[in-house]
Amino acid sequence: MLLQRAPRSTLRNGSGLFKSLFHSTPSARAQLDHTHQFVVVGGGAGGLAVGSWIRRKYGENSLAIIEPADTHYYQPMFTLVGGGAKKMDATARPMASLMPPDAKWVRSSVTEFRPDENYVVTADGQRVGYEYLVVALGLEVKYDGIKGLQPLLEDPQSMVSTNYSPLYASKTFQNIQRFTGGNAIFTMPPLPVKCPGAPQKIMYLAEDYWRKHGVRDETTVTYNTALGVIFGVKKYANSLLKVVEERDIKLNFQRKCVEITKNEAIFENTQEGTIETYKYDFLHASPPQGPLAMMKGQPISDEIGWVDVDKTTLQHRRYPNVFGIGDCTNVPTSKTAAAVAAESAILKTNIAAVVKGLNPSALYDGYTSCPLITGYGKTILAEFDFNANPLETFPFDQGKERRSMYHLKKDVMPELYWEGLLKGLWGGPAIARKIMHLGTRE
Ligand code: FAD
Ligand code: UQ1
Repeated sequence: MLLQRAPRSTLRNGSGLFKSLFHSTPSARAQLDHTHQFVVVGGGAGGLAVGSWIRRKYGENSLAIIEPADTHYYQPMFTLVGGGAKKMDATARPMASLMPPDAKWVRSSVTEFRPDENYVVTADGQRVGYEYLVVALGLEVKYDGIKGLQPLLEDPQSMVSTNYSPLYASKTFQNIQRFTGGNAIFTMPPLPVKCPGAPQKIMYLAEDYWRKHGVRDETTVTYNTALGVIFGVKKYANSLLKVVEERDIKLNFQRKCVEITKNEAIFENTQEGTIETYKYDFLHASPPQGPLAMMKGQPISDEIGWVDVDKTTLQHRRYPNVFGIGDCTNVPTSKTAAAVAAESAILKTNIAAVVKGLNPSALYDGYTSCPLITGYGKTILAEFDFNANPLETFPFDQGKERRSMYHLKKDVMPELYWEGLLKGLWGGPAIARKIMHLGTRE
């Protein structure tokens, strides 16, 4: 049914913002298929976290979530799947089981944002109107960013895999198991990368596996990273450099993987401006990543295609009724589910303020976290802020490899994700951190 856009009677709380938006946009009389107080774009970590909270706070019929996928994946577990410590089944749940009750699920992709008229357009042609929009559509893994990668991933016989896709993370473990020695290469693309520790975590698991299975002596393990550092936070970088040295891993900086053939991986040495070819017998690829192609040129995007939000309030810089969360935004922090959790706490406060006609007051500090698995039973829990300063939850030195942090990652985090974050109940560890550091620091 075609309806007129949001009738004024549905504009809640007498928000001055929306009265003025309504009056200032004569072109807003577009024919809409349906209109909601809140529309969330994306049913991933950020979309479900904020959507679940919206549904609880603003009640029935307040919310539509636009999401094309039938399955939701807990992506942080892909590393453990690749390392054989979890099964792929454990990462996946039907989207229908995770949608907040009574939320309207629009099973399509957004193809166009019309923020001046407060609606979005979907791939199946619906125009969905909103009063408030939350954009949480993640990022794109660009498999075609490395020439030759896609067909090798698809070939079950090849020794090439990636944990960046639910289609290939299990293949990583199959390849680790059938590897009989030789050159094992792990690649890291230029930033942005979701969970920038993931390309090396799988290397430490594989190395540990080969050591335990008598293959390590016949193997050269190489980490070729496009970056100039092993990790962006000095404290954890120092710990990782020690791990790399102790485990006899070859570490090459400024090496960008550009092509993979049946037996060789080709890297651009970005420092020297030369091309280097490495023979491989096992290869774990981490493809380049960036904004979804459809985001380029959208009115809510910056020049690259990221959703253009204020990095502290997460409110859109030009459209005050639009908010962004997670991997799709230009917030300058490492793109992780941990960041999504902390951002969701900020958004809850700021959306509630804006709905009441107030200014957003909660400020994001850039909190993000990367549980750096360094072997079966060992993890360095990196947590840090916008300035790459550690922001640790626990009252012990998290720069050390610890069994407890491995169990936190493997056994506690999944529950925190499914039962806490996705239900809008977990807003990151800021409160726990303050309690644990009572009397010691902030
Ligand atoms: P996503 O969870 O990716 O969700 C985006 C959603 O938007 C998807 O459901 C998608 O289908 C949907 N969508 C896409 N296009 C459209 C469209 N046009 N219209 C509507 N919907 C659309 N994080 C950690 O905190 N710790 C870790 O240890 C960790 N390890 C990781 C390891 C790997 C291998 C990977 C791949 C990720 C890891 N992450 C980790 C990162 C974490 O998974 C992401 O940062 C997090 O999922 C981001 O949430 P999001 O909501 O922004 O995006
Ligand atoms: C976190 O909140 C989170 O999201 C649920 C993750 O993703 C799975 C994480 O990896 C981490 C480390 C956190 C932070 C939580 C704690 C308790 C330190």
